[in-house]
Amino acid sequence: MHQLAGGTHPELTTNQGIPIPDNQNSLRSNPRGPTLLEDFILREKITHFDHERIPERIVHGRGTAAHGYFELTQSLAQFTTARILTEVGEKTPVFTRFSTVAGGAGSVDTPRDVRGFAVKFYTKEGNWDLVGNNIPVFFIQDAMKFPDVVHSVKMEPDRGFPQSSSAHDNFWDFISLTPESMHMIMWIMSDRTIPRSLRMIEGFGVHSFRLVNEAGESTFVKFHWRPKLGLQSTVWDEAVKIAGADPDFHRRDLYESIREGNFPEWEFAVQLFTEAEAEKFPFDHLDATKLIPEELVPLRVVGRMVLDRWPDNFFAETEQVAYCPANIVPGIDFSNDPLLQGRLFSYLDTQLLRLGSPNFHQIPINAPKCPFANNQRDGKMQMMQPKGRVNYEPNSLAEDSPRETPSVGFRHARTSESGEKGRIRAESFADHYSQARQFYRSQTSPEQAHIAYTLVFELAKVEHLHVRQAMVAQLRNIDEDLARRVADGLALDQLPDAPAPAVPVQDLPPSPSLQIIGKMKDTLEGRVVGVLVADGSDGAQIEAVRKAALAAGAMVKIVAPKIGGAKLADGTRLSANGQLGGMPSVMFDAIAVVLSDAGAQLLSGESAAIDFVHDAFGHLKAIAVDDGGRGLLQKANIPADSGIFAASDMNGFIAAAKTRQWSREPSVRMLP
Ligand code: HDD
Repeated sequence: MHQLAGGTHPELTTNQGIPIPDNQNSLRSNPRGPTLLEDFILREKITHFDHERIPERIVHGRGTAAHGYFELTQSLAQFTTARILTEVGEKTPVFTRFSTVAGGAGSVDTPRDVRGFAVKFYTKEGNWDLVGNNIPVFFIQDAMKFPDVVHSVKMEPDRGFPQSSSAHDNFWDFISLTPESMHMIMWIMSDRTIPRSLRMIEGFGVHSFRLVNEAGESTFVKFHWRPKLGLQSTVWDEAVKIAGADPDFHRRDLYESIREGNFPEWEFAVQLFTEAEAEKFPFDHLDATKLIPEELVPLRVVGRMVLDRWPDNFFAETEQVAYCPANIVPGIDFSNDPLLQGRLFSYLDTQLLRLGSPNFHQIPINAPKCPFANNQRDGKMQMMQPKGRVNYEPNSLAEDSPRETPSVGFRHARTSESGEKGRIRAESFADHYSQARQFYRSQTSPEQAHIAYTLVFELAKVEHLHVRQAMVAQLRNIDEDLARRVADGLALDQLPDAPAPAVPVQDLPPSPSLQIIGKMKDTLEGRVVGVLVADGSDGAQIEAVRKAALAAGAMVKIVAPKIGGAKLADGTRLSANGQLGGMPSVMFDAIAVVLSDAGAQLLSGESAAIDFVHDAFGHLKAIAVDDGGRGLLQKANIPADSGIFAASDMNGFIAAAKTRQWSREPSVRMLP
């Protein structure tokens, strides 16, 4: 057995501190005899192991998180008393967890799914949790429907599949009967749900919240995160293949970027508006299926978040972190959004089950970093040892017991309510299609094609014809052309009748800020260029690719037929980052293929090499080749196009690598 030599190793002990003499063998009555019940060391070890797992999150089970800080760059003192939003330059520690929604903790990173974007700010005034998603709207308007939408998307209860996929009957059955979900459906059918990297997603607090100032006046606010690296997505076939090649693609990407010192960063922005302004919006901002277009209320960038430290321990931090939208600080308040109101209850409740005790706030990752004190006592896993006889308030016996402080205590926004009590959905929530239409019509043409393509993919997995038809019927209220494309992709004989909308559908002005392509940045920063090499490759050519890519801010990874690397033309050995079979081109944003004639000849007989270039082409990536590389493209039947460059034209290659070659797509995919 290989044991690390040197170092100062503490004694291995039981949890009671008893030194363990032998960690390899249980206690037996004789060398070949039965194990003795008396073996307290074995029993303690196995018992602890048996209890290692806690219930996983019912949604957002799979996630990854990092530490960092939030820095305010512009004060919002006019609107709020919250110190985190008024103290410019102050760095507040944060812990941010990204997640998929439908899959279990052991599922893969790249299904088509919403991404959770939850930030815990450890402010001086207590913890503030902004528990958002990478999509600014939600499926439903009322928390009452949350268990239904989640049940419908999760694996079907009788068969236990599909895992982490919305492409099945239950989901589309529910959705086709829930018109309020149509706007969200446009978003999740778009490439937003197959992001390239967690560092390239936006985040949204979704609901309207309130900022409350010194005078007690409140202003509505929506919170936004905007990635420094711009938005970027994969294409669906790529996401599917990434899932097989690297199920941990997103968490590895986050881990590696932090390890390399390329710290992920987001701008923090707010949309501020008054009640009077909100009354003029052509929708109700309290309805979580609606967004406020940036063209209507511009974003004001007021801060930034940098993630610069990987957790020490996945379970202790990423798994045990407990977010709750009800955790807010003085100066911020809730709105009446009925979805938010339900969430205010749900999260604390779920944490009690998941973490098993009302003392979960004492776990280091959840504990505020400011002092906290009250008379809550006891309970399972109590870690605190309060002194003295007093555990109540008011009291006259303790000089140092915590007291309420009206001057700094949390103050709710001054609001008054009137109206009829009942289970009544406001009429202002009745328009389910206008913003869905606005979203679809605001997209570029490749993005529209992807939405149609995805709907066809998903509905093709639905067994019940009437569900497919019901969904296409809904689409007709969004956009007739979209409905026709999807109906055609499903080979429906005729377009089903559209359900009558409760209120007329509005033609809202297009909002380009809803695009991904429009929000991509002209940069290679944070991206990865893969270089396929083999024995005999030209070292100078490889170096030229590496230099150009590094200068553009990208990482470079070398892929070779053998993990030990390749022996280059000049006899030197170039080490590899990955072996061809295990590091396909889906791992990269652009590729270069640098091969000798002999190398090209060798790899022409290797399907992993053919797939490497074939997939890069099909996934619309820029490709650079030398003569040998061009030979491999020919073997793979890849035609010349404007996204393929001679390795000598590094400027052209780098410029093209910053985006996808959208014009190539109709030649590689039957888009509906
Ligand atoms: Fe939720 C987890 C985001 C609606 C009930 N939610 C959870 C997480 C995120 C969101 C990011 C994972 C937090 C983490 O990383 O630990 N949820 C949202 C957003 C919503 C939303 C943006 C709509 C705007 N959620 C929502 C509703 C309910 C819940 C309406 C219930 C009424 N959500 C939960 C939960 C979870 C959760 C069951 C599962 C695990 C957890 O809370 O800690 O309570």
